[in-house]
Amino acid sequence: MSERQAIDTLVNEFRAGAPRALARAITLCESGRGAAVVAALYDRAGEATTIGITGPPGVGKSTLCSGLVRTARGIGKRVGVISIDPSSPFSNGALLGDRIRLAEHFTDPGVFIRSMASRGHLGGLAGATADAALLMDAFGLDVIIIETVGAGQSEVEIASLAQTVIVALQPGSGDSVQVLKAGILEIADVFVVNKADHPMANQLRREIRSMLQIMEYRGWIPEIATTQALSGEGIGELWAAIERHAAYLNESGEIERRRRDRFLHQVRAIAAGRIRELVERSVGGEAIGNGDPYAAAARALKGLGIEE
Ligand SMILES: Nc1nc2c(ncn2[C@@H]2O[C@H](COP(=O)(O)OP(=O)(O)OP(=O)(O)O)[C@@H](O)[C@H]2O)c(=O)[nH]1
Ligand SMILES: [Mg+2]
Repeated sequence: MSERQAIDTLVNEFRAGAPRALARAITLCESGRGAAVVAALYDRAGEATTIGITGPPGVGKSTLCSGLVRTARGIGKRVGVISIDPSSPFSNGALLGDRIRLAEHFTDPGVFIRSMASRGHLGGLAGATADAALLMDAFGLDVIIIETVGAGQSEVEIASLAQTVIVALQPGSGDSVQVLKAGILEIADVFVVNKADHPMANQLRREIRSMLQIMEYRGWIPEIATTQALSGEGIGELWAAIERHAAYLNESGEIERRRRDRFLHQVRAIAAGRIRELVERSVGGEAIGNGDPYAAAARALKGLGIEE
């Protein structure tokens, strides 16, 4: 079978609703060979609600995710879950935890769960995740939840991928305050104080509230939900906050702005990845002893037709 035929078959199976085809399409994208599949299925996407969950390690993101899946399934939504491990494509520690927490949903045909690594995607992890979300959307899943550990770049990425960003924090851990300081305030649409069974939960709520007061928000002011993800307490409240945020996005027209931002973000990631690849190849032929590094870089760019 030619590559073209293989892709046609895959796209047909995808359109017919085979979960295996969705899984294979995502794998193709992860390895940087997904352009044709995305092109064929792009028109089918655009309906899903995307929710990002971020926060420090161990705060309960996967447990919250599992609770949200349960809630969404309860109202008949089909759900996709993407767990991202930005630390390393080789460390499966966090992903294992994610799988355990989501175990009850693995046999549900209305739930599609996927762990991600960046591997060969031009746009890196963000690019692969964006493709996976797009494909899940095109597959007809109604709600897509993306879980990522709040570490450096990944939370900024999640803000450009998700319509609603949930930042989970836990009481009695210095981590939480660090996260708040690290600029995550700007991306949160809903804060979750998880592990509310902890005696310091109220104090954390107060801390978040006072941080919110010194921010100048226009439009949506982040909500604070309190949960005990393990028992499921507060998940209903969290879901309601997500729905209020979705309603706000629609009524204010901000949803369109977010869509446009997300699109441009994706285009940028793909284009920048391509340039990086070309530069790698062009620089590869440069040898030491052949002038200074600036001259060598100029030659490499000239070879690509980027500089005169
Ligand atoms: N006491 C208590 N423990 C909880 C609660 N929610 C989650 N946990 C526990 O916290 C631990 C971490 O939960 P996870 O859901 O795996 O946390 P995570 O943020 O996904 O972790 P990573 O993906 O490894 O960053 C698990 O042992 C959970 O059972 C809660 O509300 N109360
Ligand atoms: Mg997790």
